[in-house]
Amino acid sequence: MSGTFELRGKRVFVAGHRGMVGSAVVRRLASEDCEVLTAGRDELDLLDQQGVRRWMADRRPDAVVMAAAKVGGILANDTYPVDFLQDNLVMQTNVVDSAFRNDVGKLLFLGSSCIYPKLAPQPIPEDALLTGPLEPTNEWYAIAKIAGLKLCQAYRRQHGVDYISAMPTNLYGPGDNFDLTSSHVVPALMRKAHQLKLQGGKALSVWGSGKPMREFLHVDDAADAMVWLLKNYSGDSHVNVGSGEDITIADLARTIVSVVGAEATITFDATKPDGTPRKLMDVSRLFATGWRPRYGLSDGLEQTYGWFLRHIDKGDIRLGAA
Ligand code: GFB
Repeated sequence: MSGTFELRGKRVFVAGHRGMVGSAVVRRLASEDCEVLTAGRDELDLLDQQGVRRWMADRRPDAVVMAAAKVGGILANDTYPVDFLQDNLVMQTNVVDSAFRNDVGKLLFLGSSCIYPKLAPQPIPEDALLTGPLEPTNEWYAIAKIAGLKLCQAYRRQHGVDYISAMPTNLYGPGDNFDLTSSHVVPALMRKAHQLKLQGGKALSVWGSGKPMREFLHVDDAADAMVWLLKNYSGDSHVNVGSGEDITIADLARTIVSVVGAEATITFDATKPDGTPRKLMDVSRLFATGWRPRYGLSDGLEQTYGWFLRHIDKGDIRLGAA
């Protein structure tokens, strides 16, 4: 780690502040002495290059956190390859380009652990990037995220600006998407277990074999790591952001059943994909700086379920079809 960025007195634009990650970054920045800039979709369409340039020229942020992205779980990634590739390429290019044109000195780009090869060594070090073929279910999203981190590197190299990238593992927490067709595994299983509890159902349907392993990080920890990197990191390489521990999907399902308090047994739906067998990230570069997550998985799931229960009847959770 080298280089520091003082947040005090700065104007920080969080792109994607309505999403799970962006909203967590806004919450985290509230304890820094900086001004947080956000823009709703009605005010700023990140797919509109001229609009982004105008907005950035008008609002003049000092720093940008690029947390806006078209995101989704394994099925959504597999079903909408154009959206995951094209929307992400366009949005991130517009934001990084406009930031540079408007003298933004510091930018943090947010990627994903799916940038790494499907069969990368475990835990996955940062330099495993581009050493092998990607996982086919999410290669579209991965290619966009690889392009984003490379764009930041390119700006560093060609223009000498301090644009950095963080690659978080699978995130979950308040503000997640609980729509069963497009969500990630944690909100999907939490919602299904909750419905079983209410309706007295007995079988929790888990997609795939239950054997894949995943590493999970609570979104408030991810946001904390991102602000930490914004303030303390200045380097060419992207930085992995994770908890350093993984779990099988079957064990995750059992933990969620217990957190929710549902009396359910687990069944496996072999018609759904497993995706990559394992993607535990090597977080030694981040941990060497002294940063650690605060939530263990059970605590984080309990906190998230508490949030879900408080919001389920208010209509402010993305639920989609049941
Ligand atoms: O979270 P998830 O959709 O994404 O799925 P990925 C993780 C694992 O959980 C897969 C299994 O093996 C799924 O088959 N799973 C079991 C379920 N039950 C369910 C369920 O009800 N819903 C869902 N969604 N999964 C995504 C990428 O991959 O990870 C994205 O597609 C992104 O691009 C994200 O990188 C972090 O971990 O497989």
